[in-house]
Amino acid sequence: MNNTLPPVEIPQPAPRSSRPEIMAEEIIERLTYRIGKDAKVAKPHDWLTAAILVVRDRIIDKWMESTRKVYRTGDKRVYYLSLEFLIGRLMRDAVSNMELLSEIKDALASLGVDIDVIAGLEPDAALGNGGLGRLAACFMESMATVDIPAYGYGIRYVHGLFRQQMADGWQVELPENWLAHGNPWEFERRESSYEIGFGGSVESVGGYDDPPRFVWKPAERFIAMAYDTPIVGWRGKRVNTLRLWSAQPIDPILLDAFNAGDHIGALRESNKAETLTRVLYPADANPAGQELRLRQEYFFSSASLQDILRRHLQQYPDFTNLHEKVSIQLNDTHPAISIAELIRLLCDVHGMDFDLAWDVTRQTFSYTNHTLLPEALESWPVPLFERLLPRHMQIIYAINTKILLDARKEKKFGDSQIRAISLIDEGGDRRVRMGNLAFVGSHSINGVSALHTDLMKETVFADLHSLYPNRINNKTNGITPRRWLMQCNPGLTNLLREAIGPEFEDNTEALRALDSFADDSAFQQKFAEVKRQNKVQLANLVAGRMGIRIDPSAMFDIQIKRIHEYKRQLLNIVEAVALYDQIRSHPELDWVPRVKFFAGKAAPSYHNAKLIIKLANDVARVINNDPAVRGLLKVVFIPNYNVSLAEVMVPAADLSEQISTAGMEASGTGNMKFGLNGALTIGTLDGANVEMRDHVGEENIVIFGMTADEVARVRSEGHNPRAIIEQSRELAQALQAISSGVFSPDDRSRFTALIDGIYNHDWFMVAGDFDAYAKAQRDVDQIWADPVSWYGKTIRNTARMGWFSSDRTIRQYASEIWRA
Ligand code: B1H
Repeated sequence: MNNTLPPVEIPQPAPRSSRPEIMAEEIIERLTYRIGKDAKVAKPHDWLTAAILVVRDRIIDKWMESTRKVYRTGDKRVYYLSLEFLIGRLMRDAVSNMELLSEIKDALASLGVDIDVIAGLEPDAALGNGGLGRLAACFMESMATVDIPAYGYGIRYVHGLFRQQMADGWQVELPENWLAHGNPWEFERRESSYEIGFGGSVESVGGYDDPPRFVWKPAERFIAMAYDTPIVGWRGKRVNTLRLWSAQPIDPILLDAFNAGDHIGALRESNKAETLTRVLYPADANPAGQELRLRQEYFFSSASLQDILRRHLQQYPDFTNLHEKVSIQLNDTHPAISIAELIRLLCDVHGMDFDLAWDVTRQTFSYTNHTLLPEALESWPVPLFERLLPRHMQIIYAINTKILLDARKEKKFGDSQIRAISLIDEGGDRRVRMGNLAFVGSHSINGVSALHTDLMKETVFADLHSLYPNRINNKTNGITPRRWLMQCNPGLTNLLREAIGPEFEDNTEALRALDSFADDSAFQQKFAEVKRQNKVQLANLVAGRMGIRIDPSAMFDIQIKRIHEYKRQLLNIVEAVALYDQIRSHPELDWVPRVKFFAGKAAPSYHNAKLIIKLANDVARVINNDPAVRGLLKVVFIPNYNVSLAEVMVPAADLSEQISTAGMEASGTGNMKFGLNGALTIGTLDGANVEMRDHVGEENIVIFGMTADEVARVRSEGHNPRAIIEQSRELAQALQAISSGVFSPDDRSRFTALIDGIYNHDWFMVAGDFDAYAKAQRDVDQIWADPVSWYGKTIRNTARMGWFSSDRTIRQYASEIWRA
């Protein structure tokens, strides 16, 4: 094989038409010759695949053009390494960004097919847990939109995040199977395959005069094979590649074993390879810590780096300029082993000297931290690391020596600071600290909101920050306005276009022009009507899936996100119970009708999170069946939260719950989606909520509760939740009711331990913040009671959230970190 171009002129395919009649013909053509179905018997799923194939052709033209362009210009390439990409459905996104929505809709309609029906059949690509994975997906779309030559690298999990089912109110996990009907978006790239090793030993060769060279002889080897998915930017400006790796055996069948009659044993290698990329770890914000996870991390890191280096060598003679042509962004520490792997490849495979390789590496990598929770900081036991990656262990020791020498040179560091800086945690069993490795191996370390970045400097990375004071910087998260406004909320998008013109479609900050409509009563009515339509759609979904009827004129109060104690779904439920008591005690008062919606998944091993789901369902059953609060309060937990469900819930929200314990939510991105779609936020001064308040104005957001500083002070000086509970009758009654089994008559002590946690330590400040939260909720009721005031505030939210576009975030990464 050689990859020089043949001397003949190869004709380029003619550009594809976007006329509906032509596309309709093509859909029939794909249905017949690619899927092998007669239109008369084609199933909705066949129509979906045929339609995707027709759109895909139009994308491919732009895709090839984008790839050619970067070879021509020699521009820097950006690589986004992430163990998670929470994409959701691609059809509407691709069609809308290609500006083919009405054309493909008409083409399908002429064939008697409703685009909304078939689009709803596409499975979500749920290759992520929550915010971190969804951020990676938003970034991929924004990098294409702002015309950055970028590649996403990850794993092609056969099973994405589990499907959540409810059994008597308890979460049950079922396997997810997004590839069951095939995946028309992906292209298998057999030619892009690399060998990945594990285990074995390291030999050093070379002698007295030459520096030694190290040769790793892995005991196990697999093949990483690439699958590419095109990612279309807004208006089809650029199409980038998401490259996901799948593990393959080197010898699919062990012939010796097969011939000896051991037909099962002959498949051993095959099964081992399949296991490697079979399933996404369902742990959000608390890493799994099993060997298979470390194997996944190394497998995709090594494949990605080998691919990056191969591409570099196609254009340049060596790697001395790697950092000028390549930026690699590490999405949290999950791909941090890449730092040691790049040094290994540069030194052991390509013969570069260690000091130069270390410089090139550090200038190439940058690292994003997404959480400060101590239990979420990845570390691996040294013995496991040494057994699986012996050469990388040596390299990490060599880096550590350099770093600790740097630190010792500065006289200011005492032994405890030196211990904190070390890549090896020596307290207890020895562990490799992936956060420290990612930090020292990167020229930029960023947090994801202003508050989180400040806390990074003061807490987990205080000593590393003091050693390398210019590396930590902030890049506040963002969301793509294409998926999270234009696609999920066409009603609002049309209204906005009508009011302020189309400029916001290319620059969300132009939404500011809407400010002048905020108090205009005719506009308020139209805005309210759009919201109502979106609420009707959500009500229909709930009626269809759960058989629960809800009134779209009630306030829709929504908390959707992973279930975690620090996110405090429990605070919300306790407040709902207190409100339920209040309504029953004072039925004569003017209560604002509310529906409290919850949705979210719990990590399968997270006991309290699963208990909180059960509590939400137990409370819902009692409240929804009590005629005393009928029409005034309902609680609904919608099962199986995913990107597609969010696309229905976000546009339908009146009130957005962003109530984490201050200092614990790094940023949040759901908060931004709700604000952009015209919901009022009730929230703590945590993560990006702080910056949302600055942008929308403090009169347009309801902030309550302790600040991060106050939480830290109370935790260190001693918190007395029992005293707080005794002083709050409402809280005491609600906790008592839950704890004593009012909502769980079949098992009265079901929630006792959960509630005891609030009495005994209240780590998450549920008691600490309860009164402030309950008061804030009554403030929300008052605003709701005055629609002019309510819509004035919510319209201003839409008007002022433009800065939270991930296009802005990506431009900041590009100019301040990647210099691309
Ligand atoms: C976030 C995670 C996370 N932070 C470990 N950390 C995981 C940690 O599988 N694991 O081992 C998976 C995920 N996810 C979230 O990132 C933050 O909690 C959000 O506040 C933030 O908005 C989001 C994106 O930055």
